[in-house]
Amino acid sequence: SSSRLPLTLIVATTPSLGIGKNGGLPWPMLKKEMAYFARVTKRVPTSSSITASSSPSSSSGGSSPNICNAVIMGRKTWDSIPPRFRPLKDRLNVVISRSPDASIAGVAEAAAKGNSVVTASSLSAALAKLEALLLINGEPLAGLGRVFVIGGAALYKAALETPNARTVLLTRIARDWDCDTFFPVDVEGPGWTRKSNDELSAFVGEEVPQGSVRELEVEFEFRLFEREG
Ligand code: FOL
Repeated sequence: SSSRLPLTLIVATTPSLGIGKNGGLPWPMLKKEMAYFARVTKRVPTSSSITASSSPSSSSGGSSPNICNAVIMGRKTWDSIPPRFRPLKDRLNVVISRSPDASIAGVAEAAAKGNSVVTASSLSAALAKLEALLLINGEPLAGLGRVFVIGGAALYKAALETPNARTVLLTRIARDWDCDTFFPVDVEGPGWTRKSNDELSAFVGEEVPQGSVRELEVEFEFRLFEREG
C-alpha cells in the first residue's frame, strides 16, 4: 500500500448526501452539470501540483499531447455510463472489479475500438498500475495528469479511507431526491475545509459560477473541499 498519487473525488450530492438511485443518477440529466464534470475531468492542469515533472508550460490553454487525466470508477458506475459515452473520452479510464476483465460489459468492445480501459481488482491495485505507467526505468514519465475518483459509493469510501484523497469537487444539489446510494462522508463536517469560489476556479482551470445554477428547475452549486492537515 502507499501510492502517493493525490486523488480528487468528483461527485454530485443532495443535501442528504444522496448520489444514486436504481443504478443511475437520482435527478434528471442535467446537461450543464454533466458538461462541467466532463470539462473538469478532461482538463490537465498546466503547472500545478501534479506528479508529472514540469516542462515549461505553453500557456495557451491547449492540452498537452500525450498527457491526460485518469478517471477511476467502480464497475457499477462503469455500467451506468451510456455505452456511447464509455470509455469516457480523452481520459484514461480505470474500472475496479473483483471479476475478470472479460466479464465487464463494454471493455472488450472498447479495446477492439482502440480505446484502452485499465482494470484492477482494488483501488490500491489501480493506483499501483497508474504509478507503474508513470515510471519508465524509474524515471518519471510526464504522461498522467490528475487522478479522479468518480464513484460510486464503495469506491468513494475506499478512496476516503486513504490519505491520498485530498480534494472533493462536490456539486451540491439544492433539494433532496429519492436516493438508494449515498456519499460516505460529510465534507461539510470536521476534517474538511470548504474553499472559496476563486480557489475552485483556480483548481479546475475555468471560471466557475458563484452561487446557485438552475437547470430543469433543479438548483445546484459547484463547491470545492480540501482535507485538513
Ligand atoms: N460528478 C458530478 N459532479 N456529476 C455527475 O453527474 C457525476 N457522475 C458520476 C461521477 N461523478 C459525477 C458518475 N456517473 C457520465 C455518465 C454518468 C456518470 C459519469 C459520466 C457521462 O456520460 N459522461 C460524459 C458526458 C456525456 C455528455 O456530455 O452528456 C463524459 O464525457 O464525461
